[in-house]
Amino acid sequence: SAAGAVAAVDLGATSGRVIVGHVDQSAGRLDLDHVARFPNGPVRMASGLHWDVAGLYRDLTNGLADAFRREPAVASIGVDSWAVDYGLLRGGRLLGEPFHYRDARNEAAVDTVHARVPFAELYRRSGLQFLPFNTVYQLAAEQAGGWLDLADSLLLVPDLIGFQLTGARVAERTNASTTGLVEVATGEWDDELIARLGLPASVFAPLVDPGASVGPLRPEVAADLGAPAGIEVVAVGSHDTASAVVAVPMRAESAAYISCGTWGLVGVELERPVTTDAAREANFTNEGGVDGRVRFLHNVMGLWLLSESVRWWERDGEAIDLPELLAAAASVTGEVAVFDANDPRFLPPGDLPGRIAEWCAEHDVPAPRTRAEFARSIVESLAEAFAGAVRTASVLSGVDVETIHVVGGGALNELLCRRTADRAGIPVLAGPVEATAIGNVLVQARAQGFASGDLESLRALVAQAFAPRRYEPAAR
Ligand code: LFR
Repeated sequence: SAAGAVAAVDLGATSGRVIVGHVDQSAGRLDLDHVARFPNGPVRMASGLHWDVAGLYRDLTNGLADAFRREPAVASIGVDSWAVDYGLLRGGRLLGEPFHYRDARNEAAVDTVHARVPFAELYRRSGLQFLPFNTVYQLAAEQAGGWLDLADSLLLVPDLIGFQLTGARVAERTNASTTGLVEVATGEWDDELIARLGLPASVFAPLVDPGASVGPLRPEVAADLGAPAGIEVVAVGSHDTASAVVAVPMRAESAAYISCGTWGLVGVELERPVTTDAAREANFTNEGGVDGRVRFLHNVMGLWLLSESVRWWERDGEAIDLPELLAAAASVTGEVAVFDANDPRFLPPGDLPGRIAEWCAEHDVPAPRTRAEFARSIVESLAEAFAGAVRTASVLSGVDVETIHVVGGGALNELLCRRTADRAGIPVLAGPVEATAIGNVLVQARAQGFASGDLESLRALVAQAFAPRRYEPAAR
């Protein structure tokens, strides 16, 4: 296959980036050029917690313009982001700022939805774990406010960006699988469920698979970006976790993965979904993967616990150095509290150290006192939740886990990787850090003919270009 370059836009909950990937599979080459990085986060407005989509669009298009200046041969653009959130549109115009999934409005909506369709049935149909912010619940809140009556279109965040770039409306399948409205058995919109929930079927866009063309850039956009005419947006695994899993350099039959950023997504890759009662009770999800694979995983709270604690401590203007804090955490001796990292009280933004202390008081565990102890307690609690989720994934799926791959920002956190290996009693292979962008790049590269083969061939290229770092579990 020929060599070439593509541009990946990867939007995370705390930062976004534009990366140009150069791919030459026959030469074993996969390089990333980090073109732009910009902050992201919730904006609290009178109506609740929102995303600043216009600001993100400005930052990512500035990044893309830089990408075309630096690498005029960029052949296509792919966009991925966090899941579940969407914009409502009418006549191509956004009906307000999209809500952030950490907004509190969904609590009442959950009961409304379950009164119409019990959770056990939702799970059988969609295979999706219960998370109070799944799109299906958010839409019940929109419905109650009359917003769905106004909308003629709903686009998940990456599809919304794709629409701004191309004018084409699609629903990329891996991300659509996180709405709760796609049948796990067929990968199609669940029209019967949509009707039973009283949702307007016409707002949902046609589903497309990763690798499909979304469409060429609108001419004004191409001009703004300095891009050659006809450059296309290509659908990738537009759910960031789907792209990350593409780039886990694993042998799926004997590995678990932890895609660790804001969230820690812990699971295995399967050919077929598992929607048993046991899987439902363990709250494991069957999200759509690239090439029809199943991402059988559980959401663990992730580095949010640390980043939001740091943000809380910094609220008076003091700057905290994260590597320093983690070094101090690593030198804490003696027991620290191991709390339930999955407790829903940790979901909303705010005083996380206070809520950790409150959890400890309720469970008769001595709370951490210093910041270093808090950081250590968070790392230990995450490592424990990760190890537990790996065990559960293995039991529920039958995958005999010999290695745990940690990808994403968490792969840089040595203490977390080491303690996860220790607590699981299984070696951890850490990296690549930019797995999501790499998965985005590889799916585009394959669509452009710069790479070929199944996910195993693409993962072989990742393993060659980004050798993982190994953590052996401590002897017990
Ligand atoms: C990770 C992620 C998770 C999803 C959460 C909310 O960035 O996409 O997979 O459950 O964000 O969308």
